[in-house]
Amino acid sequence: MAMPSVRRVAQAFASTLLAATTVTALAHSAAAADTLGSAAAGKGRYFGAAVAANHLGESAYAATLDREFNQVTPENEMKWDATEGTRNTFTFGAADQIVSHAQSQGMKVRGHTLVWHSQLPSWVSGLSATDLRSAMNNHITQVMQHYKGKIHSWDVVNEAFQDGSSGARRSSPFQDKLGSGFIEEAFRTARTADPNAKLCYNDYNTDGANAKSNAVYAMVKDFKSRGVPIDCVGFQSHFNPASPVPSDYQANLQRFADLGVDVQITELDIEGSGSAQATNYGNVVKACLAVSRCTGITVWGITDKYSWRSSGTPLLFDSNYAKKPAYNAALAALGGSGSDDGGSDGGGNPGAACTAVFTRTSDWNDGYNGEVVVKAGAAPITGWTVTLAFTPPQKVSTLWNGTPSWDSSGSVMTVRPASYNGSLAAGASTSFGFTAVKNGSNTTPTVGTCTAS
Ligand code: 9MR
Repeated sequence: MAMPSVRRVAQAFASTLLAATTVTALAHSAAAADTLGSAAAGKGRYFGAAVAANHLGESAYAATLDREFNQVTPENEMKWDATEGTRNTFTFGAADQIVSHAQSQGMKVRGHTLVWHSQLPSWVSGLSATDLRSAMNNHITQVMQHYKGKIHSWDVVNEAFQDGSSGARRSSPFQDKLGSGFIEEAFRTARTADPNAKLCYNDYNTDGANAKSNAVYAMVKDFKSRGVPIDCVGFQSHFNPASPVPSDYQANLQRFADLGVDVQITELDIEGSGSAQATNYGNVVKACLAVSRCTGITVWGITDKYSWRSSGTPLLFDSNYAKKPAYNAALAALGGSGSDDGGSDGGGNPGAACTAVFTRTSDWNDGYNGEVVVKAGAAPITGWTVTLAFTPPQKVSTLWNGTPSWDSSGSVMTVRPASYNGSLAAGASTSFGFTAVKNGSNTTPTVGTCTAS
């Protein structure tokens, strides 16, 4: 008799798991979340900050980061001058420091940025066209492979369009020597280097409809129609009185989303203070929440103390790490609450909140392993619930460090703690893992809200 294939064994195991568990609906709603990250997670989004490796040793900086945010973007450490200052000599120390910090906290990481005219070492601008093409592709490949599996979205090409009314591509060594096709080539190379990372085009002054954003829109539309791999568009959203939040901000995000890409707010900062600044922050957060493909918001720094526009005090925490009115407005827009609500949510543990972050930890032909890091918010918790929606006919064959149950379709898995990992101290993390059988679908499961009790 022929030996059953690994797939058959896995399928049989999955069916047993399905049969053995009961359908359980979520028993209660989430308690009011009291950090930006946990409140955003409650809305299926991340809330991140740009981080500088050299500040991680400052305890107030790290504590604010770890308490409030569930995503980081290295502010400068992944740029070309930091990672390949000398041709083919790659230096990842500072960026690695940020990535390991993020991983230890269960935070997602955005990669910023692979191909950009700025912070570009002079050896790159001196190359001939042929040499420049191979240096660009090598840079993308080496950097992405180093971080393979650790970056949820990459800014593959940054700021390739001119400001003003021309809608033209910006002059740069890449544009001038390789022509406009460099953007497409960069995205194709990036897809090969890390097929699981989302690939974004990122720019500023594209936050409302204007000549520049129209030109980016035309490019994305063209890429989608020709199958050039692009998954997301980043809207930097650097605002100040001369460049305010546009009135069509949400509509502009939506028109890009309608092209079939995710949209992300990637470098948000809004100069100002007090209630005016707070209102602007609240409006930007609400705009993202109103666009279902707006997957997350990253502010361009944690504290005004270290902002690239420090004198404009554009961030959510002041230079002493105190929460500003803008913080309260952003949190309120996310549906969070700055203090315990006294139990009005009906739960026995007011303030309980958690986040869940998924990583694919290994991958093979017909399967992959996934890990979900569950992190308590600012209050201790005694239980958590995470749902994952799989694309049929994917099946989970085994799960560890958690207790699974399934909905009637068999594709939505609800996971509760194992006997030993339900109670978490404030800010503490645990994780569960599973093996999934692809059955022909390689799609990553969608992780729903983490609910704490
Ligand atoms: O915040 C970054 C600052 O520390 C650097 O000196 C600067 C150098 O170009 O880059 C800043 O970040 C930029 C980002 O990488 C791309 N969009 C504009 C950001 C603000 O200048």
